[in-house]
Amino acid sequence: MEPLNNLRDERGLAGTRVIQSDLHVLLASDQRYVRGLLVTLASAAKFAPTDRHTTLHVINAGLTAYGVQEVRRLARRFPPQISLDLRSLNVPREIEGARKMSGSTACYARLLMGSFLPDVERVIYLDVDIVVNRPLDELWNVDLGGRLLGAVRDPHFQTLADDCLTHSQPELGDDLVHYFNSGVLIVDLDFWRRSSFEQVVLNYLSEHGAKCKLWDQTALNRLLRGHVAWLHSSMNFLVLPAQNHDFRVDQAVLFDGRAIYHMVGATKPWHAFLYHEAHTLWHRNWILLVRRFPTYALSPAFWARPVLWQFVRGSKLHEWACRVALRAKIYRFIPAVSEARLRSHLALFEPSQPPS
Ligand SMILES: [Mn+2]
Repeated sequence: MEPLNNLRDERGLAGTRVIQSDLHVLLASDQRYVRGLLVTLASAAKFAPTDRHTTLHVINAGLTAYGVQEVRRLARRFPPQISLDLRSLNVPREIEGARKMSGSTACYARLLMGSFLPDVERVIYLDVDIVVNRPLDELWNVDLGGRLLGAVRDPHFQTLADDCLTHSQPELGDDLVHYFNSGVLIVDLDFWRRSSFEQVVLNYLSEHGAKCKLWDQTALNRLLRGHVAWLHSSMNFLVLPAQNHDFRVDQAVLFDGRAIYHMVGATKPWHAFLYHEAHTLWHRNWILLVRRFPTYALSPAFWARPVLWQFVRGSKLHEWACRVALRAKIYRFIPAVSEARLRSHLALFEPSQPPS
């Protein structure tokens, strides 16, 4: 992957300049993500600047009346410099045929940010599976250097070709174009409107929407083709549901816990009966900021896994069990166990590699 490394060296991270204006943050959610929305809103409000006004704009892409009530109840506790702007939006016909994310087109709502916020010049976009844990103005102050938006390189999809499998264009160098995660964006909304980007992306989706593997993120990456300002990974730190390394160690070592955490993958921390790497982090916000009951405490997985991890993982017994299971091909009979999974466990016993 020689050329990719060259590209990586060429493009440094975006710098910052102080932008002393009121902050605008945009989110979009339907009812299925309402718990995520509440935590994202509450944590964003906590880390908003205290000397300026911040408006949290929420696109209601299918919240129930009760969901709306819950969001409004949360917003009543925000300090006076933070306000909520919650409105619905009609889905344009261009995205009706686009690939759905678990039956919904709500993930495309962010693409309408330019017309949803006609008087806003710059906006922070946040997914609703996020915990903000660093001051938001650090993201607000990113110097985009004339680019449409700033985003973080996706550690799981290195290049455009890794995502757009169905309509990759190697002749255009898709295997060299860096790929970003669209869960946290800082957008020059003025530029977005001036260049009619909304229509460009909607046209693209009406034609190719059914083939976009990662929905709106595929479309944004393809249309911008790497012409983005690259942000530091702590601005959108991707947390997978179950990683093989210790998330708590990562948090502490990488950036002293100061990050915007993004819970990617289908399993979310609010799915009470499944273990999630960021369970504790997310629920701390759920209990303290949203002031809700810690439902995870009812889940056996939540208790069993840390105990196993503490006492079994890394032990001789663990290594021996993995080797026996691999040799006897036991994994063929146990649904949750695979050969790849066993091998990933065995990798724990090999000398550790420096992070690349
Ligand atoms: Mn997300």
